[in-house]
Amino acid sequence: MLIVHHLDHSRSSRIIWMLEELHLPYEIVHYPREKTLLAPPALKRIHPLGKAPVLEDDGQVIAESGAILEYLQETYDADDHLRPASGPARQQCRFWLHYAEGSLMPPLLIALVLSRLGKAPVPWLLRPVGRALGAGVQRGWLNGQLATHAAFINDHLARHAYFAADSFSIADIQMSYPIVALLARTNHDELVHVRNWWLRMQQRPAYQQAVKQGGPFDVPGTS
Ligand SMILES: N[C@@H](CCC(=O)N[C@@H](CS)C(=O)NCC(=O)O)C(=O)O
Repeated sequence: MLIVHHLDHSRSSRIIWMLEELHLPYEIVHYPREKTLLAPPALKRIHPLGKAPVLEDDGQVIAESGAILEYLQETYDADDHLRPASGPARQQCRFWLHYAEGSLMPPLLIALVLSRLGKAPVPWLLRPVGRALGAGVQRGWLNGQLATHAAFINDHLARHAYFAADSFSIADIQMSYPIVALLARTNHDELVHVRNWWLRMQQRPAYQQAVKQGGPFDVPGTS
């Protein structure tokens, strides 16, 4: 039996979406976020890192969204419906699968941390200092980084219907969470192609079923 350990409002929604695309039976174990937005300690009993998602398949415990998506694709998608079988599109798929967590999520996570500096558990006298530091980092570094990523992704989607070129793949699923965060944290008026891609993704029956099962695809601190 496939079991998804799912932290509400988190990256693990992507795994539920993947399972729905594959029409596989599965169970969800739900974990609410703590007030700090961290995962509850119970997740550490499933995997030492205590992060979501974690997938269990017949006793095998697998962490890391990208590794889980690849595992599911290799194990349950024999006809390669969800990953280009070869050629440049296959390489594109691999690129976006890694880029999502390796390059795009880090600045988005920093944006989340900075947005919470005013709520940090430090003496209230220090909080304005924290906020001022955060605003400086945002202006001097973060905004530029996010703008570069946003333009790069928008340009790719202006030329391709999907992340791995012409067909839907695990790269689209993997990119969904950082895209939701990017749209929530940047002024996205100009990101027409990113917004159109996301609207199309949300029309997929498997995506809609995943939302019914696991809750909305949103990022903490923005809903
Ligand atoms: N790169 C990992 C990141 C895992 C991760 O940080 N998950 C977040 C959910 S969005 C989490 O569990 N956060 C709660 C915590 O850090 O306690 C992946 O893609 O699986």
